[in-house]
Amino acid sequence: MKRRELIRLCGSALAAGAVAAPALVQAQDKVVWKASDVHPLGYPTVEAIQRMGKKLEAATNGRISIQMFPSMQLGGEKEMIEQAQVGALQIARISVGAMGPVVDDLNVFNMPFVFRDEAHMRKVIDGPIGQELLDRVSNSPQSKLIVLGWMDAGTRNVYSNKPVTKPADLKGMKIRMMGNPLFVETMNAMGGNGVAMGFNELFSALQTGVVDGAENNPPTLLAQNHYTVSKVYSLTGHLIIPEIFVFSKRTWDNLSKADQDLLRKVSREAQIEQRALWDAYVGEAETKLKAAGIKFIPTDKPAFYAATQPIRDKYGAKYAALIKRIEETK
Ligand code: GTR
Repeated sequence: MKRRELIRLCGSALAAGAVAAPALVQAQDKVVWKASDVHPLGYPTVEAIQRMGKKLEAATNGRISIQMFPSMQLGGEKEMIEQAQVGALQIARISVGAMGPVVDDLNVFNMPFVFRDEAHMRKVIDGPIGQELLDRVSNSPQSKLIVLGWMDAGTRNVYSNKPVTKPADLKGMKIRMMGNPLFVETMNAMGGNGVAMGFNELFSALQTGVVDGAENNPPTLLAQNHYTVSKVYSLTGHLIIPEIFVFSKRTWDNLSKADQDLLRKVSREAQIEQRALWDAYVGEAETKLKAAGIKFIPTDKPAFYAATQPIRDKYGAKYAALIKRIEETK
């Protein structure tokens, strides 16, 4: 009996070996991970991911590489998130603004004036709060995404064809906001009419006057050519929203531990690299925008801060403990 059991066990071990062998061979096959970004080639986020691809290629002797689909070739951020969730796309670089509706915890960073300035935002994402939020996204069953790291996206200001220096200036103006109720309400509180719209529809909406303006950081205003339509950049500074780059959990679960570790390592490097690329590009973007005649207008920021207090009260209540920790981060 014992002998027979042993023979049976050996038999199944052999069978398992026979199945494992082709899988091993398969693991050595070349894979090309698709990556996507709404921004064009040369933009800091795109560049950082492409450099990461080169590193992966070098470290695996060409076994793993990244193919970048920039400039919304695969749709807007909502579409990118969905594609990554089903494994049709491996790497998506998306704004936390677009991720708020997927993982609610992230909305704490989507509140107006939640950060004092960009340096404060960086302190927060680089510290324990940043790590906790990344873990929450990766561990949330509905996200189906593994977050690889943070990226910088500066400060968002309103742009249109007239100066907006105080809330009353926004009266009657339709301003495009990212598709998240929190942003629409923020714009309404700031005095305008928030219009939720995909990023991929924005350029023509600005051109045809479907909206009177939008809000974003200087690199986006330049790289997306919005400055060719909207000439006045009013420094409202109402949102400082970081971005994340995520990996499809479906693909991740099939990676070897060694490949997961390698991806983690190059991702950390990409995060650091993007920040340096970002700082350089912000300066370049501002110079180019000013040279193109775009007017940078100072605003009454305390008035916008006060006007958006109801939004912080409404949305911030459930994150009160976290907001306190953010405020205490010096
Ligand atoms: C940009 C960001 C994009 C996108 C865009 C938007 O700053 O880099 O990922 O979120 O804003 O307003 O939709």
